[in-house]
Amino acid sequence: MNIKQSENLFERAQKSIPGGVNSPVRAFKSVGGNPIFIRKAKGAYLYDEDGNRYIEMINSWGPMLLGHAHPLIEDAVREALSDSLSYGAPTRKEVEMAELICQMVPSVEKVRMVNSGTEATMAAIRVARGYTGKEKIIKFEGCYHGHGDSFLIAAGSGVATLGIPGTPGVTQGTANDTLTAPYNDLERVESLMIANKGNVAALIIEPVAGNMGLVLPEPGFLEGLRKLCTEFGVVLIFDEVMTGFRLAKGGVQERMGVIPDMTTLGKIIGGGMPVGAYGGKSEIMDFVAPQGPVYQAGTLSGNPIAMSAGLSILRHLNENPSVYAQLEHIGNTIAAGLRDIDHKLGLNNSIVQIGSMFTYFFSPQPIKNYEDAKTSDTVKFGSYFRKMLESGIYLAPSQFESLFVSTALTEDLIAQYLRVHEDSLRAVI
Ligand code: HOZ
Repeated sequence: MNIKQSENLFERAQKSIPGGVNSPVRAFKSVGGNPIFIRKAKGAYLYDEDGNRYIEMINSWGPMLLGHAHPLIEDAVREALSDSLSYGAPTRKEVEMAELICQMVPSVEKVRMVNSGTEATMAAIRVARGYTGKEKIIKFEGCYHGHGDSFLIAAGSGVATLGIPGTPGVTQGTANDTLTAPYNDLERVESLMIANKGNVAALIIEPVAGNMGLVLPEPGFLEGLRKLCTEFGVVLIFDEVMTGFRLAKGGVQERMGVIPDMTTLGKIIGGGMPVGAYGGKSEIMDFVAPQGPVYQAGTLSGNPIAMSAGLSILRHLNENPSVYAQLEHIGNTIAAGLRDIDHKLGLNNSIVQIGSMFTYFFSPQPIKNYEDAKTSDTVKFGSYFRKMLESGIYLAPSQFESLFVSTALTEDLIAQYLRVHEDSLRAVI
């Protein structure tokens, strides 16, 4: 495979961008080789600078639910462009966006738009602290909530991939205010709440975790957290940046019937544009300035182009429940195919899937938390990743990420993906 242009661009990039990439998860550090530079994408395909074509299994880490360059979203953006790019003043579209989110996401009575998932989680924690007058938060090992200081303790995603133990620049005070528990460990959460009674403002969780590879909540876990948070007066925050509008139109909270106090959103909500949001009960959200005393702001928040892109996809999802049936079918077909191949090859690796998200772990261990995920053979994953890439399949360059598929993935492309997966596995086992 010719990747000369990508190699040249990476060499140049390293001279002017730290590590040559604008987000660490894009680097190929844990899988070997250098990142591929993308020139364009359409539907289920990515095209790199050398003209190679790949079947897309990440979809920009989640947002491209309907595939790339979807006409619905492109038309909405094109139409909005001629009205100027930004006003820094209220618009009709922001109202329509807020109304639609409140309608679609069960826990959200009021919502504030921001520019990324990271902004959403940082603001949500601040509001929870302002609302409760308490300082500590609880998060789970291997969960990732963006790069806010409080969340980089025991974090997943790029932090896990690069094996960064603790990030310099995060103060000891911040670290002391972040308590951690293993995912799916209700007892540990309860003991943290007892030991820190009266001091915990919020518990934040990916209700389906996608940043240590995909990890599902065990039956009763989310319900147990809901109960504990109510009992101890702790704000329960579901970080649905990855899962919101993907696993159901109302996210995991709709799908699993557990309603948090606050929710953070991102990715799909912008249809590919940089958008995030945080929302929840009015009683809590009314603490946000200018209604309340907790300050949070943004020049480009609710940007009209981003709102147009986001509104076009959310309206489509709200009006077309068949999209979710299609995504379930795609995800289930892939998981069944992966299991058949394991069976054929005498393997028993963990295959975790829900709807359109999945991870093939190079470990036979049932994966319930980050410690389990770490039993994966990451060296084998690296060799497998490179084989897949050479054969035209674009995966997340890390074992500790979920894959995200789009409605553009046809039966033929699924079959092609599974064939290449089998060949690549045979080559590395
Ligand atoms: N939240 C994305 C998946 N872990 C990663 C996006 C990024 O850090 O660039």
